[in-house]
Amino acid sequence: MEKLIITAAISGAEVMKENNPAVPYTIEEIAREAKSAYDAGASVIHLHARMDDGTPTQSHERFQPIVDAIKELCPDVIVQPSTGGATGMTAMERFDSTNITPTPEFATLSCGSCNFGDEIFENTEDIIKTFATEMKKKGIKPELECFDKGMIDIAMKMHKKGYLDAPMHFDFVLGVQMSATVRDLSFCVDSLPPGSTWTACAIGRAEFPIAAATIAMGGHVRVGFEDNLYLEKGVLAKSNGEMVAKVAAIAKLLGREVATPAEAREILGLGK
Ligand code: KMH
Ligand code: ZN
Repeated sequence: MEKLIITAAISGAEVMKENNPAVPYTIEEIAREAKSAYDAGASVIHLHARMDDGTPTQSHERFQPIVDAIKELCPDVIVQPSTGGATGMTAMERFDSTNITPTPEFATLSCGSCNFGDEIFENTEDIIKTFATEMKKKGIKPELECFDKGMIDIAMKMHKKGYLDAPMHFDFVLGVQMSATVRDLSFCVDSLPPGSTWTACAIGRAEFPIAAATIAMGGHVRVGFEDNLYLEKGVLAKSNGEMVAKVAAIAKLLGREVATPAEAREILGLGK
């Protein structure tokens, strides 16, 4: 089976230190969390920026020193800026995270609107087309975030219309809108166009069971504070590294090797 790419979603835009004191806000804290994940086997860092007080921001002026600090500690890691940001941000505000130097090789692209708790995470077709067009111009490979099964169909429609190139890489985010079950994950995987690669993540307590299923099914795994704060029932994770290490241990038990950043670039076709 293909080697396993582990993505660490180290910061997110919603969780706060009140939820887990290890959630990083400052440049140093975010870089430290990236390093802990990288040392444990993560080859991709999914990145949201925060101001020092924890407020989420998509400003390239804040992303730049964070990415520089991460690259200083883990030079070959793949940094994947979020273009989802936080609910309530405008689309162009969200996309500012890609205006860093050098241009990111990878970034997220959400493929539809959905409920996010009591708020709406807005991704109209116009927003998707604009982000996809700009990412193509900049040479950024999109990770297609699918919070619901219909978002796979939207991505396929965008591919047909020429906005997205194949092979596409998908990330199934379970437990926000669609359920965090192997049934829904299997439906998503069965719906993919041939040649696609995919990652899955699940919110909350389903994180590790879905990671185990994903490893067995041949997909790639995302874990981290953005998705879940606990290492096990009642035990807060002290770092993203602890969660990545748990995934690497499950992979080892199941006989799946973990990819290095260079191997992850090859699998994802980054820079092509
Ligand atoms: N924070 C969510 C509203 C992404 O990073 O691309 C959106 C999100 C998706 O996290
Ligand atoms: Zn995110």
